[in-house]
Amino acid sequence: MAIELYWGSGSPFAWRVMLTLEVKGLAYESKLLESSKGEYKTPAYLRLNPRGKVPTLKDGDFVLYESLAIMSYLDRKYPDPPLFGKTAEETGLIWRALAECESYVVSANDKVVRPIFFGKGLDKIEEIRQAAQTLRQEFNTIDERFADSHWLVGDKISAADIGTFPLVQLILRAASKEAAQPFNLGMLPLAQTFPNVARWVQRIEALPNYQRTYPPHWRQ
Ligand SMILES: N[C@@H](CCC(=O)N[C@@H](CS)C(=O)NCC(=O)O)C(=O)O
Repeated sequence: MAIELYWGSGSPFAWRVMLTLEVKGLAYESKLLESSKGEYKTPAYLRLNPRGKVPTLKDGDFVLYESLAIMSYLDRKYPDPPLFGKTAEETGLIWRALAECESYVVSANDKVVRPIFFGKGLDKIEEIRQAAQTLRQEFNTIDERFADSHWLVGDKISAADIGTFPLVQLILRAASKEAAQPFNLGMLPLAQTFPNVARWVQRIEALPNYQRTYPPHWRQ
């Protein structure tokens, strides 16, 4: 039975799972949901994911939500190529990068990106500036990790890269919007502010099938 992925365009969490599926070369049926049409909250979808969020993966009879859990499931079930490390040390460092992303980037991202994209809370200028400062610190940490490697952990792409990348793309997209101008986010031009991150973004964008994962509404 085919793998089914329920996702939303532009969701960084869904993007993580799509990239995982593509990097592993797994076929899947795309179930694109539109939040604006209430499709995250239909009774049928809530039976799969009671939180009414994307992504959700269905593999045969097994249903799983939470992007990191899905990535880890896919890696265990379809181990080629391994994305959670080949040694205990790599696995530890990959989970550290993912935990750092969840603990620091995701919450700061919410405070910066939501107001810029949706126009709500743009008056909370100080909160946005502080969150932007956190994001710059995190980008700096990531940038330094590329000092002697092309990838966040080890010498190949791993779950650390796949888990972090969609958040970075989302933040860069927000930074490029006109509504971001008053906040001086200090992210762009990326090649000047965080040159190693810029090269890593290009490396991921060059992956085969990357374009299939790119949020469709970002092309419009
Ligand atoms: N921790 C979850 C986060 C999922 C999440 O927040 N998804 C957002 C889209 S980016 C969503 O579906 N939001 C809809 C809502 O909260 O109603 C994961 O990693 O899968």
